[in-house]
Amino acid sequence: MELTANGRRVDTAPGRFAPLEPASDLLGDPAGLREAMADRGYLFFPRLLDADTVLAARREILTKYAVLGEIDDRFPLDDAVAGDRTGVATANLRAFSESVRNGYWYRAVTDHEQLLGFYRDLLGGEVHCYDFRWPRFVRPGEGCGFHCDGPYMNRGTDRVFTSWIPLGRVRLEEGALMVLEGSHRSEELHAGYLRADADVDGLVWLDDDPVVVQQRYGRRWLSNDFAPGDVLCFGMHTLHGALDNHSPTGRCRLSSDSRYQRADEPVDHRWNGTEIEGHGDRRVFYPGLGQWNNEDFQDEWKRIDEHGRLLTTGLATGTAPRGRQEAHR
Ligand SMILES: O=C(O)CCC(=O)C(=O)O
Repeated sequence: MELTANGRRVDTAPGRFAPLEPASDLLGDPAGLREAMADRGYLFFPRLLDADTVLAARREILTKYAVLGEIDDRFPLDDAVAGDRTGVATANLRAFSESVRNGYWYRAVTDHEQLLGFYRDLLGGEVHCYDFRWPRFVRPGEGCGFHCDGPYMNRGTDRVFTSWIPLGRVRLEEGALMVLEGSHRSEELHAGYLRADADVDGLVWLDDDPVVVQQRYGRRWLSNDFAPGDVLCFGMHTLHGALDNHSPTGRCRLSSDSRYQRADEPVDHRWNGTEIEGHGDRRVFYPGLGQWNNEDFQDEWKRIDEHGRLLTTGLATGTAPRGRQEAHR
């Protein structure tokens, strides 16, 4: 099956696309982990977490999405078949989003001892998982634009790392994450984009086109099929994005991104503390739904009213343009 990102073809020829290099042999070797992270810009750990915990989180979250009609539970829940979404427009999405982020099993994944242990080794001290976590439900037809995390997380220490965790199987064509090899060393990114603050500077995705991005900022796109328990960690300078979800069975992609830093270093207050500011205003993290033909829905952060319900004030413009997200995360 042809792979696309933002609706554009990804070149999967050898030399352009390759699997991620596993780093499991470095676990328990702090110096080796640091060296490999500095060198590769990412570390991939197949089956780092126990699959039972990950699959329990998957069931927990999919059950909640089924309440909104996002999952059609006439099919087995684990198949995550997209539903008719009738509940989305009227539900309290603020409460929904909180219930997903604070779910017992979901927290057991993001705060898994294996993961925290790895970060303690990498960072050389006690670690803090950002108080905000980003569980991500990606419907068929959806994806995620190209970006680095730095500009969205750079108000505290610069030693922050992201873990992308598939919550269940994610095949390439089901919307796997991909990182751009060597991009963390791109001089062009360091000279401009990586100095920005996403909220102050109103950042948009870097570009829609995976071929253009590849030529400009790095070497091969790296990705592969993911299994429950796999974890992909990367630094704030590594350019990444997601493949579009082309599941032939209508399977929604469920994954998580969470961020980690040393507990004794300054935090980015947007994402930490009891009152999460996020990108400001009254908004909720609820990615996707661009196919509702409303420009508002291109943003991962949706405006809500005082009851937590979606506000739709943009114009319906037919097919919504891609890559128009105003504030990622
Ligand atoms: O899962 C995705 O679609 C995007 C995730 C991402 O950008 C991240 O983990 O930083």
